[in-house]
Parts: sequence; C-alpha cells; structure tokens
Amino acid sequence: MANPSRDDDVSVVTRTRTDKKVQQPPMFRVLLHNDDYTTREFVVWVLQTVFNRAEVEAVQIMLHVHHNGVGVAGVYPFDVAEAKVRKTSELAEQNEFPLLTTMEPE
Ligand code: TYC
Repeated sequence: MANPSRDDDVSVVTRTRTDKKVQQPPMFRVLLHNDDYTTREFVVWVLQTVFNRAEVEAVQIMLHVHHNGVGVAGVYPFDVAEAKVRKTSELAEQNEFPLLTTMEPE
C-alpha cells in the first residue's frame, strides 16, 4: 500500500518553454535630445563610451538628433537602459552640458 507520508510516488512533469515572449525581457529605448549648447564632440564621445558605438555610427546618431530633435542611442533591458541614462546625465553634468537623456518602452 502507498504510504501518503512518502513522496516517492509523486511524479513531477517539467516542460521546456519555447514561447519567445517569456524568454525576452522588456526592452527600452534610450533617447538623446537635442539642445543648443552641448557640443557635437561631447555627444559623439558619449555615444562611443557609454553606448559602445563606433565613431561613424556615433556621428550619424548625433547628426540625426541634431536635425530631428531626438534619436535612439540604444535599446536595452530596463536596468541597463537606466544605468546608461544615469551615466550620460552624470557625464553631462560634470562637463556642464544640458544634454537630456530619457528612456521609453520599445
Ligand atoms: N545641437 C548641438 C550643437 O549644435 C549638438 C547636439 C547634438 C546636442 C545632439 C545634443 O543630443 C544632442 N552643438
């Protein structure tokens, strides 16, 4: 007779999820906003050092922001996006530029 206090007759079924939605974290766009005072060189440097962009790509993004008012520096999971917004704001403040960075859900 099976003893109810023993767990050796309990079976556990495991499944491997293949649904993409549960494997991907929500992603956030980090946006750079244009202003009249931050230098182009500083924005390019931030894009290279904080957002790991190659120089050509950094210049393209900076020019896009300069001409359109806003542009995407990168797309990351929440914690990474938040850290990059904070780092960019810190660097802008240290260098006395008003550069604005924000994030939004993708
Ligand atoms: N508009 C700035 C200038 O002419 C350059 C600039 C580009 C500033 C992008 C901010 O996010 C920015 N010096």
